[in-house]
Amino acid sequence: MKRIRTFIAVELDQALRRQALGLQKQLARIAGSDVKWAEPENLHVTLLFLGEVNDVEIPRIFRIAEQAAVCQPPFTMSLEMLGAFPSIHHPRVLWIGVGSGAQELIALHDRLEPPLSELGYRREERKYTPHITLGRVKAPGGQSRLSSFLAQHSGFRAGSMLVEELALMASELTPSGPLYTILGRAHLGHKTEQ
Ligand code: 2AM
Repeated sequence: MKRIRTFIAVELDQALRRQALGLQKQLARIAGSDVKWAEPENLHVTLLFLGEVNDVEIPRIFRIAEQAAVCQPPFTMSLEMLGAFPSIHHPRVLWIGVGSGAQELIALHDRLEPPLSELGYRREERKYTPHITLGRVKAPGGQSRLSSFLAQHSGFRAGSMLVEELALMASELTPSGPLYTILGRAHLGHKTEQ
């Protein structure tokens, strides 16, 4: 039996990925080496992080993802807002928020959580807030330029995309950063082909 670090996510299409990367590049000019930037292919909206699971559980987890997906018709997701956790004055995680589609993502999260916690995956203490992580500040403190950039660009708006599927992802932690692979995709409002 193998342990696999797993999460369920919505992937970005090429156009939104490009826009998110454009913003990431502007941020990098200000905060460059103080931040571990997410790789372009790693930009996504996490719906639920499971942590390490036994590989034999993957088909069961995938079926739960499919059951949540079929209940939700495809929807439009737009990217809006630039922000930071815990706050723009103490930026640790730099993120882009979701405008339209946030309700649907929360509904999907809320549909995934009960059957997965029945399987033994812990519930998050924090309220689920859909976002795309652009980077993580390595050494907090002394980021006043970054904070003022965040304040100036908090009203960031990118385009939108149609969300039609969820992805069950594996994350392998490597010295150069996480390596994500897609274990399967579950289609919204449809039966799944795999
Ligand atoms: P984040 O980037 O917004 O922190 C893979 O690690 C994905 O799962 C990341 O997108 C991460 O979201 C998310 N995730 C959520 N909770 C996590 C946790 N407790 N540990 C690691 N990743 C988590």
